[in-house]
Amino acid sequence: KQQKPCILWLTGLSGAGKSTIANLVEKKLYSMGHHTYLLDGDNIRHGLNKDLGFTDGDRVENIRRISEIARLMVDAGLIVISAFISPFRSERDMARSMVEDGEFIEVHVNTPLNVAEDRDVKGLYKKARKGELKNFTGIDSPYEAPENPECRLDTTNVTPEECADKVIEYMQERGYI
Ligand code: GGZ
Repeated sequence: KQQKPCILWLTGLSGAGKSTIANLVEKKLYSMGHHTYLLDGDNIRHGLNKDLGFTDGDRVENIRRISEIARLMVDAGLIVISAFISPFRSERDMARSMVEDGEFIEVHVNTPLNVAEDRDVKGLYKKARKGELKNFTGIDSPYEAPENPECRLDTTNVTPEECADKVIEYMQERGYI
């Protein structure tokens, strides 16, 4: 099946819905016959990057390694889906600069802090507010929202399924798939 290799780079707060949307996008691409790989905390932070924590420096290194891997996978012809907070604009721009023009699709999973915090699926915001979890994104560690993402998903009134469809539509309109 014809596809243009690229990186779908999802960025957003903890609890924004990145993993849920990334998994749905992957499922849809797979069912259309495309070749993908999903990079997320489960396969990266528990493996290659298990020596890294959540200081600014560790996050920078986390994203640097992920960008290198994503680039290799683009070279291998895959559609790579990456789902990390990636809070710093400079690291996202670095990831972008590592591939050709048009091969980097920045997707802002634009869930406001209050909505992510209200959901608090894993109870991490509560811990961060109590000071039991340090350097938590949005609480005592910054999140720099993308200024010009290729795609922005507003998850507050839109289901993850509809968000995933929007990403697929973007890829179809631009001829990636
Ligand atoms: C942010 C943290 C932290 C801190 C643990 N800050 O919602 P989750 O649980 O499943 O996803 C979050 C994940 C963030 O890892 P990333 O690799 O995406 O972050 S980054 O791109 O900034 O390097 C959260 C959990 O790890 N987690 N401590 N202090 N998220």
